Amino acid sequence: MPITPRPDDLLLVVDLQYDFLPGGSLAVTGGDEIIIPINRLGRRFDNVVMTQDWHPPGHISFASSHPGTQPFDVIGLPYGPQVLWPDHCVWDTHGAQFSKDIELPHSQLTIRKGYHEVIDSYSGFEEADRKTKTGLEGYLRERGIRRLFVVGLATDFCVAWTALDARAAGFETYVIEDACRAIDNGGSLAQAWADMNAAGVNRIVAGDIA
Ligand code: VGL
Ligand code: ZN
Repeated sequence: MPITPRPDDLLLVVDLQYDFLPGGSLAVTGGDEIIIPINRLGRRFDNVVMTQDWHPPGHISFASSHPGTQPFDVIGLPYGPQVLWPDHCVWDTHGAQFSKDIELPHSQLTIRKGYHEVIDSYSGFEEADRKTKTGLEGYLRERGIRRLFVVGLATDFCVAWTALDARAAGFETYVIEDACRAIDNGGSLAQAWADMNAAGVNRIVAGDIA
């Protein structure tokens, strides 16, 4: 069913940063393929917000911070299980920068997340302790936004967690599947879609935006 963007819709662009693109330290396969489609989608939305994964050196989500572990191992932390990653998106490094091919000059806000050394944050709304807020929900409410369209990297981590929290906050939420790419480690992509379907997140493709 075609969806026509309205003034109270917002395109939320998740983590289009060099470390998640081919050549980056946590490269997502095909991540570069979604940049032009996202630029095109952006021209259809009055409102655009971006998230930026933004970690201090030695961040708790890095395998390098836990001797004897490897990237993609899972460890227990006070707030729950944590997948360990290669060092990525270290603040103020090239890998943390947005791709220069992004053309979203009307983007209104960048929400940085993951900047507390001992808490990860896949979601643009709430950190992994499920307590610490980023401020995004308050921003969207003050702006009168009602529907969120989520795109970017990675489908099964930051996109999914952001979409689930958007839904939990009461926004009508759409994930534009072909404007995302996944890490898909150990069944994480199928699990993410199961969770999003169960929560009432709408799964659409870019061609549905008419
Ligand atoms: C992400 C793993 C670690 C993401 C961020 O953007 O999906 N994944 N940090
Ligand atoms: Zn991260």
